[in-house]
This record gives sequence, C-alpha cells and structure tokens, in this order.
Amino acid sequence: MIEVELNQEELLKEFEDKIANEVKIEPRDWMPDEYRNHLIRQISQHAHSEVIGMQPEGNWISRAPSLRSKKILLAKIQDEGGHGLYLYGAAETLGVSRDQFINWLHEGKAKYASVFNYPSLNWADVGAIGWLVDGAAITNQVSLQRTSYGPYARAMVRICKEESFHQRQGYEIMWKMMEGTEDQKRMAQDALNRWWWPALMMFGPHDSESPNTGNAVKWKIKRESNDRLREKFINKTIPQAELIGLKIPDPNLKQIGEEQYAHGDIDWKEFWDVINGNGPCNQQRLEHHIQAHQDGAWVRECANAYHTKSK
Ligand code: BYC
Repeated sequence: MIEVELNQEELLKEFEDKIANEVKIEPRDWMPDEYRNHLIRQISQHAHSEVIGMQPEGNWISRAPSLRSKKILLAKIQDEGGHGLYLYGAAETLGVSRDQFINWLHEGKAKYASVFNYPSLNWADVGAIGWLVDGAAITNQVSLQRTSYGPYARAMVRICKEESFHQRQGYEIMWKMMEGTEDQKRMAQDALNRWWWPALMMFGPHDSESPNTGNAVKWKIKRESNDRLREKFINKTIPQAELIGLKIPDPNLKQIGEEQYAHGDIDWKEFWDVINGNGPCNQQRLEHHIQAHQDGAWVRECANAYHTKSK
C-alpha cells in the first residue's frame, strides 16, 4: 500500500471530518495538540475522581449496619477503583504515563471532583453519596458514552453499567431509612441537605462561566453542556426524593413544567473554594492518597521485578 503523507491542513481536515461524521478518534490517529491536551486534562481528572471518591464511602465499610450492606458497599467501592483503572488506561493512550498523572495529583496540579472533599458523617451519607453523587455522575457519563475519543467512550460504556447499580444501592439505603424510625428519617433528610448542593456542583460552573465547554462541544468531547446535564439530574431526582418523603433543601425550587424544575442559586464561592483546595477534607483526601501510594510502593516494585524477569 502506498502511504500518502498529508500536510497539517489535510490532517486537520481529516480529523474534523471524522468528528463531523461521528467516527471515533483512536490513539494512533492524528489529532490536534489542543484536542489531546483537553482529553488528558479531562480524563485524568475523571480517573482521579473515581479513586479519591473511594475515600468518603470507605470510611463506612467497617461500620456498615449489616453483612449484606457491607458486602454491597465493598463491591461498589471496588468498582470505583476499577473505573479509575479503565480511565487511567484510556488517558495513557494519549501518551502520558500513569506515574505522571499520579505526580500531578500529588503536586496539586490535577483536579478531582469537588464533591469528594466533603465528609461522610454517618451511614445515611453512604446512601446520599450513592443516590446523588453516583446519580449525578451517571447523568454525565451516559452522555460521555458518545464522546469522540474511542478509548474514553468505551470506558464509559462499562462504567455506566456499574454506575446504575451504585445509584440504586444508595437510593435503597435512603428509602429504607425513610421507612424507619423518626431518627433514621431525620438522618436521611440531613444527609440530603448536606449532599444536594455539592452534587449539583459536580456538573461544573454555569455554561457561561465554563472556559472548556466551547472546545469540548466543538470536538464532541462533551455531548451536553454543564447546565443541561445539571437540569436533567434535577428533573429525575426530585420525583425520587418525593416518592420516599424527602424534601429537596432548596427554598427557591420551582416546578416549571411536567417533570421540569428551576433551582435556586448555587453557592459558586463555595465551589471555587473547594476546587482551590479549601474544602473541609481536601488536605485529608490528598494526604491519604499520598500515604497509600507510598505504602504500596513495594507492591509496584514486586510487580515490576516480576515483569522484568518474565520478559
Ligand atoms: N470538581 O470549563 P469547565 C464517581 C473544573 S467519580 C472539580 O466546565 P470541563 C464516583 C474543571 O476541571 C466520577 N473541578 O470544565 C466515585 C476546570 O478546571 P481545569 C465523577 C471541577 O472539563 C466514587 C474548571 O473547573 N465524574 O462517579 O469542561 C464514589 C472549569 O470548568 C468541577 C467526573 O469526574 C468539579 N465538580 O467540565 C462515588 C466527570 N467542575 O481542568 C462516585 C468528568 C469543573 O481547566 N469530568 N471543574 O483546571 C467532566 O465531565 C468535566 O471535566 C466537568 C467539567 C463536567 C467536571
């Protein structure tokens, strides 16, 4: 076969045609540096979120109220670790090593979802995280299954299958508590009060304030905007809350159509404070990850030694 060398302009045209025709971009394809860097930033942020996100729930494994709930929680948290692995794997196809991603996280140069910088105070929080945090994540991730970069899209398909089970395990906890004693009902409502706004913040700033949305939509990395996804999440979650007798902690929430709601103002100062490292648990989350990474150094050394020997 004769290989024809394309110039930059032709390469760009070929890339743009693929995007326009819904053909996935694959690791060996030519892509503009900006597209590559955009993906490296977003996919690694996503991977770090999955792994750091294991901490708030991990806090409750040893105190789960029954063997059944403990087994379910263990499996769920293990899934989140697996999601991190699929995503680090997808990000590595863009030419950056896993070690580099972890270094950026430890140096505070890489972000992870702001919601994981809040504390999980009691068992109801495990319910609220599954229901709301996984519920918000899946709303975004269903749309990311159609993202233009092949390895990211394929990772999302697997992740979404597991995430829908996670959302249900959280909702089941909330529902059981709402059928329980007055104290349990109060705990469930209190957990909703504390996790509602951080869950809405997971979708990122309003579209008008989101510097990355322009390119992300142009290149079909994001298929729906931050605000559109937030609306979808709100619209599907409110009936779920009402069904089990929970009240959404937003005095300005208004129904504006069938299954359509307008929400009150989000505290963007709190959002940026948390993102910039000043949330209630930022320091704890990062220190825990650094410590676990250091403690696991011998495992990596053994794996590498075996790998080198078996070559
Ligand atoms: N938290 O221009 P924008 C899970 C940053 S884990 C932190 O709108 P973009 C689970 C943003 O990065 C899965 N940072 O950005 C695990 C940007 O800063 P940089 C969670 C945020 O990328 C365990 C700046 O703000 N899901 O499900 O177009 C237990 C401006 O934003 C946040 C993901 O990680 C935030 N909430 O859109 C339970 C989703 N929002 O990077 C559950 C993957 C914004 O320019 N990520 N920023 O320095 C995405 O889909 C997109 O990156 C975002 C933001 C929608 C988050």
